[in-house]
This record gives sequence, structure tokens and C-alpha cells, in this order.
Amino acid sequence: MSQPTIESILKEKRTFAPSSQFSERACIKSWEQYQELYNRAAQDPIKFWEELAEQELDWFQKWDQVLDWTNPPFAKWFVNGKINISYNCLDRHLTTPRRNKAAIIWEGEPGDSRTLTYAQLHREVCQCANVMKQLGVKKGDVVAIYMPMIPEAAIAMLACARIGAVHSVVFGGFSAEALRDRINAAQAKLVVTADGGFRKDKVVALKEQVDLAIADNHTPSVENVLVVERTKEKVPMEAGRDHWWHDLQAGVSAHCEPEMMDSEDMLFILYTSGSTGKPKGVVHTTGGYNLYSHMTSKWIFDLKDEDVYWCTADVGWITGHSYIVYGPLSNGATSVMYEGVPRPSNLGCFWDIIEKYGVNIFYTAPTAIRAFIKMGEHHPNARDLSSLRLLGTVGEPINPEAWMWYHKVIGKEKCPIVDTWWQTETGGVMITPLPGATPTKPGSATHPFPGIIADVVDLDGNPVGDNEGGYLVIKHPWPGMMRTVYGDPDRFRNTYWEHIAPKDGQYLYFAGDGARRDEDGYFWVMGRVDDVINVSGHRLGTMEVESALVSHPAVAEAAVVGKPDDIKGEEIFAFITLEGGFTPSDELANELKAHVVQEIGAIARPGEIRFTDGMPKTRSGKIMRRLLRSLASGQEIAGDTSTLEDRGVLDKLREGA
Ligand code: 6R9
Repeated sequence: MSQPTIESILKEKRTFAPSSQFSERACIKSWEQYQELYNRAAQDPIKFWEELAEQELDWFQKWDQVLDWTNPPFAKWFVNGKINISYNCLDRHLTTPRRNKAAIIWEGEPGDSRTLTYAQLHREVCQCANVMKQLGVKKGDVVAIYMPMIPEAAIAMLACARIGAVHSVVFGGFSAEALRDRINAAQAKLVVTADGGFRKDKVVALKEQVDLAIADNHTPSVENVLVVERTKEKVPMEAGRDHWWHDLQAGVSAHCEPEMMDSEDMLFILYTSGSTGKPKGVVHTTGGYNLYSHMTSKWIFDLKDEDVYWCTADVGWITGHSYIVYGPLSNGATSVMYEGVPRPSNLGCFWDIIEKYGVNIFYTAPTAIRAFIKMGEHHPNARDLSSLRLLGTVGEPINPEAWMWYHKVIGKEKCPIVDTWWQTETGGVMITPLPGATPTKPGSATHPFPGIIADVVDLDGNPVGDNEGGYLVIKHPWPGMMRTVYGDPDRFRNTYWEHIAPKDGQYLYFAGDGARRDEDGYFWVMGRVDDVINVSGHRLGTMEVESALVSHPAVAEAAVVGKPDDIKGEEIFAFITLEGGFTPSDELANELKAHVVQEIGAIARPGEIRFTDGMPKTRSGKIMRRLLRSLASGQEIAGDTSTLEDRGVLDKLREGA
């Protein structure tokens, strides 16, 4: 092998098969059925996706060709097909009993709530679409959506889709500056926002941030700002530019024909932060994304008409796009939307919502699960969670001990867990259990979704052996794949398709994650390849060392990074947050080092341990190891920190040094 890959040291062996009660009722009922689907799709992916596109979606006009891959890495799916995703999410349900079914059940942080049936949501989307048209938005224009977690965020997205405008959702927690950059990068004509939102018992003044972002002609493309009244705090409204949503809504028709979109017309741009450099505008188009978010929602979350499904993400992230809005609604499901997050005044709010609405399917992130563990199981134990039948996780590798806690305390050992690996770039879930079919292993995302050909390879593109770490790649285009980096096709090519050179005309999509496949073919994601630590020539992924640390009863969360070392090249530097009831000490640090040695071996022994109250995380909850790496080696923090959740954490960590 010409290039070093990644060594695996994790020894997790537990397995959990779905119960027969679950499997019998599931969309995909057995391991054999999964294998049959997988093999059929692998042999003829074109036919596989074509059949599903015909069966599952409504098209205005059929395609001429399923996949055009003559100009890789730029794919076209369902060439010349005509479709509208808002039609598939709304109109087609109105002629069925789903017409009066809850599409969105929304809960505000202060405890107010609202339910929109499919008929009501359709009406609101049409009105919003007409308002946008009135404000001069046309097919192909970009609309920036900067919103709290309120139904109008989803309504605005669907309204854009309806008239063929491209949405660019900017997470409501981002600063004016981040918003300004994203508006300018895509030349947004309209900004949709709210006076504010409620988060952690405070008012987030969104309109104020919008005003700052567009002040002094910083964003010349913006013609109008549409403002939802949410907090009722007084906000300045600039005449001619700023408009209240409810005022304009009152004057428009509730009929709006969906625009006939080409399958490859742009649906949205979503900015994702690279570890360095400026954020990339990930571009998704209409037909393929609709199909992929639809199919993955249907089979992975096993959606049934009577289910109440809740994904706790924010619509500002891809998870919110694909699994709060488009995927569930295209399937006619009931999707819960919650404005708040667990906070000191209400640590148990998630469990209250599950109890209140009888949530059956719950999809959250490892960062949240580790926080729940730290808060203590008396919170979930005080609520009735018996409605739950399926659990999911996304965003980071889940440490086996966190998985076990989720399984026992939340799932009461009866709910399958789907650990879903995917990215903004992939549009939908790529590697995951199918809950009625796949025996799960804690910490493994298990197997590729049917139609996805995944592999673990070295830098020459050659598959590595069982249990050897390498680079996670996807070998065949799939309908939900990103189409380009907005305005920068070269960056698309360099970032994803050239780390591993195309061979014999085959292009490999490079995900940037390290992984290994075990002897049963299970995929284990080992963390970002940028975060790999090289100890005496052994290249270790972050996930395995962190999981060993988290398996110690004192540890709530762990993040490991490499610190330059004269002899070893790098040594492992571990940042640790402790469970309640434990206090930092040298003895505990030594005990944790010994624990890692015992769990996975001497090679992974942390050279240094630093206790901290919190980790620097992105606003979607991912630990920013890049910043910890700078701290560990005593360097100044460089690069983009605009996605950091809480700057205070960094300052504290610096002081603690
Ligand atoms: C959906 C989303 C993508 C990166 C991805 C990987 C990490 C996400 C994971 C996971 C291990 C999982 N990631 N899910 N790692 N197991 N189940 O999170 O998109 O924000 O673009 O992040 O997140 O490192 O490459 P995005």
C-alpha cells in the first residue's frame, strides 16, 4: 500500500436484532429482504431508481434518461423529467384521507403550539408563494431564509419550491456577518425572517441581525425582507423594504399553481463549513433529491400513516431539510417541529413532547444523547415514553456507551436504533440500518442503503482488508448527491473527486471520513480524516479513542486530538467533560489513561488529559477538534470560527491551559 490508512483498535462486539413484532410490521421486514433489494440495486442501479421514481413520486412529465454521467463528476438524474417537490409534499395528499391529517405539529419554546393539516399547510404555502411572487421573486431567484424553528420556516421553503425559487436557509443562530456572506454568495433577492425567536429562555433578535447584515448597502441584491411576527418585540420596519408576513398574506389568493420544474433545476443551496476556508454552497436539485429524501425517510424511519415522527434538528441544517420537511411530507407523514432545546429551566422538555404528542419515531444526535446522559436518567424516567418504537441518531459517530444508554433508557430495550451516516453533500442517509431488517451493533452505522455502493479504500482507490481503516467512498452516483459547489465547480471537483484519482473511468466520491468494515461487512465510521492522529506511525481515528474514554463511568464526553511530539510524531491529547458527581484530579486523569490502555491498548494511551466544562461545538453539535488541536499545541486559533456555538467555551479552555 502506497499510503498509510487508519488503524482500528475498537473491540465492540455486541449485536442487537430487531424484535419479530417490529420486523413483521416493517416496510423492509428481514435481512434477506434487505439483501435482495441491495443486490438488485447494485446490479442495476438505473433500473432500481427508475422503478422507485415511477412508483413513489408524481411527475408532470417523464424523463428521457435516468442518469446522465457523461460529464463526471457532474451528474444529471431523470433528464428532462418535470416535477415539483411542493406538489409531491402537499397537493398529492389532498385527494387522499391525508388531507386532514397533521402534516406539522409544532411546539414553541414558551409552550404555545400549532398543528397544520396537509390542507392547511398547502393553503399557507400557496399564500406565501403568492406573496413571494408579489415581491418580485421569480423562478431561479435565490431567497435567504433566516428563521427560528416555526412552521413558517418550512412554509417558506415549500413556497420557494412551489414557484421555482432557490432557497438558501441560514441557521437562525448565525451572526449578521455569516448571514451577510451567505446572502452575497448567492445574490439573494429576498430575505425571509421573523422579528425573533425563543431559544434557551431568551429572545433571539433575528430581525436585528438581518438589519445589521444588510445595512449600508452591504447586500445590494436584497430587494425585500419578509418578516414573520413571532415574539411581538418591537422591531424597526423600513418602508418599502420590510413587510410583515401576515399583512401581505391577508391580501393574496390561496391558489398557486406549482411551477413545472426540470428535474435538474436547483432546489436549494445550503452552506456547509469546511474545516478551513470559506463555507461551501452545496447545491441540490429537484427530482433526484425528492426521490432520495423520500425513499430514505420511508424505509429508514419505517413511516406508517399513524406515526408521529420527530426529528430534533433545526431546519437550518441538511437534517432539517431532508428529515423534517421534504422527506416526511413527501411521504404524507406527521412531522413534529420544536422551537426550543433542553435548557436549565426545562431539562426534560424533549421527553414532555414525546409524552404529549405520543411520538413514535425519534431522531436526534449523539451530542444530545451525551447531554441527556449527563442530565441524568430521572428526567426521561419521569415521563411516559411508551409510544416510542424507533430511535435514530445522526451527526457524529455515536460512542457505544451512549448507544447503550439510548437503547436502555429511552428505547426500553425494545426500539431499534438507526445510526444514520450521511452528509449535507449526500442529500440523504447513505449508511444505516433498516430497522426491521438489520441486526445493529452499537457504534456502527451498519450497511449502505439499497442503491448505494460504499467502500473503504486507500488513497489509490484500492479496497482495504476487513477491519483495516481507510477512506470512506461512494462508487456510483445516487439521486440525492450534491450537484456542485455553488459558483465553484472546480472546488466541487477538488474537494470530493480528486483525493482519490479516478481509475478506469470510475469516479469515487471521497466523503472525508475514515472508516473500517468488519468481518460481517458492517461499516464503522472513525471520524474525519483531517482529525486522524499519528502516534509513532500508527494512524488513529478519533472515534475509537473517544469511545474508550466515554466507556469510563466518570466521562460524559471526550474529544481527542494530536499534539506534536518530538519522538512519537504526535501524542494523544484528550479533552474530557465529567459526569455530575465527579471532580477533576490527577488521580482521575491517570485512571482514565489506564482505562484507555485496558480498553484498546497502550498505543492509544493519552499523553495528556484536560478536564473542561464544555467542548467547542458547531451549532449542529459537532465537536470542532480543529480548535482543540490548536489549543493542545498552544497555537493561536486560526481559520473560520463563525459556526462555533459558544465562544465562551474557547475562552475558558484557553484560561485553563
Ligand atoms: C447529516 C450531517 C457530515 C459529517 C460526516 C461525518 C459526520 C454524520 C454520522 C457521522 C458517524 C454518523 N456524521 N452522521 N459520523 N456516524 N451516523 O450531519 O451532515 O453536517 O454535513 O456532517 O458528520 O463526519 O462526514 P453534515
